[in-house]
Amino acid sequence: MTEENEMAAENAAESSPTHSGFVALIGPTNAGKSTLVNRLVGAKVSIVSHKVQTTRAIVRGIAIHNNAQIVFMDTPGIFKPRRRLDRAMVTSAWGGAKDADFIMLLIDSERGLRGDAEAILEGLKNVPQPKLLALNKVDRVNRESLLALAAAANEKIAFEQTFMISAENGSGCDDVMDYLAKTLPEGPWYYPEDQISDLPMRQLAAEITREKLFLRLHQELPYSSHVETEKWEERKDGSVRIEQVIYVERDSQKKIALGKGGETIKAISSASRRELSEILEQPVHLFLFVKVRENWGDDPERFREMGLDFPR
Ligand SMILES: Nc1nc2c(ncn2[C@@H]2O[C@H](COP(=O)(O)OP(=O)(O)OP(=O)(O)O)[C@@H](O)[C@H]2O)c(=O)[nH]1
Ligand SMILES: [Mg+2]
Repeated sequence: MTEENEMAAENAAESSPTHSGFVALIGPTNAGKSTLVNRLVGAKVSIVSHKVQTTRAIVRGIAIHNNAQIVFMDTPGIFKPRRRLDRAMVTSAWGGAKDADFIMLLIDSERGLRGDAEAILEGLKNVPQPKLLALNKVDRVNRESLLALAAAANEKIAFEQTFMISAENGSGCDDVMDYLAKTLPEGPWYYPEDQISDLPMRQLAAEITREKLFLRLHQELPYSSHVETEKWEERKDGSVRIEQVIYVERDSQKKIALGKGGETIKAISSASRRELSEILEQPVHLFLFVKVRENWGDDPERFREMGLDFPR
């Protein structure tokens, strides 16, 4: 920004009122909700993977656009729950919708209304807030099928606005921000100007490691594991020592997570460490420990750590 522009922006901020509010992003798992939040915030606040059920609890990503502070709530994908953790994730997603000024339903344009999208549209009928539709992954489909999808979804729910976007390459994302910035209620900002997320650093660090685990491990393993940061020690030389525990449910899973000669855990650790040093802008010494805890999926304490209510 040139100096002149900067002054103009400052003057505008002084003369026109600020807007702020919460936008809950909900949708089927894998629709691209977390990718979109990261894109709109302009930084990584929520982890992303090609696997389903990556996000486990609500993450708030905070963006500023024109005079508005827009708080995006990235929620776990909504699907038919089986385990206790699944139930807690889906409950948390719908709970996030309750607190929002706007609900934005994100749909993978390629998948369309197949699978869970249909049931979510049905569930949205009971939600009172204004609703927006975002058809994501437009880079994957042609215009005709997009228009047909927009029409089909709008037939079920009267959306205030339909956006066609690609969270991956950013196409259409400015329209979303322009719309929200002017439509959210007038009011003071909720968070300090430089805050981009509500996630404490220790938790984000655990999430980054969990992302690498989702990318590296397969079948049931990502779903049977959970990561917690146990120690965080700032060192005099400007580096940080981080110790994390990866909980798995069985000894056989621990073996796979470690890999032959510790190969797998080493790869996970170095990928996570690299990203953490980038985010923290300091050297990171990362130590990962794999522990078997058979019933972590039924342990209320683990749910609390994740920011989830424990369903009875
Ligand atoms: N081609 C394409 N892929 C995308 C786009 N947005 C997201 N993806 C990919 O879709 C996959 C799922 O993305 P996520 O952001 O993790 O999806 P999510 O909705 O948060 O998924 P859950 O947290 O599991 O509910 C990842 O592989 C992304 O790279 C897009 O606009 N175009
Ligand atoms: Mg997600």
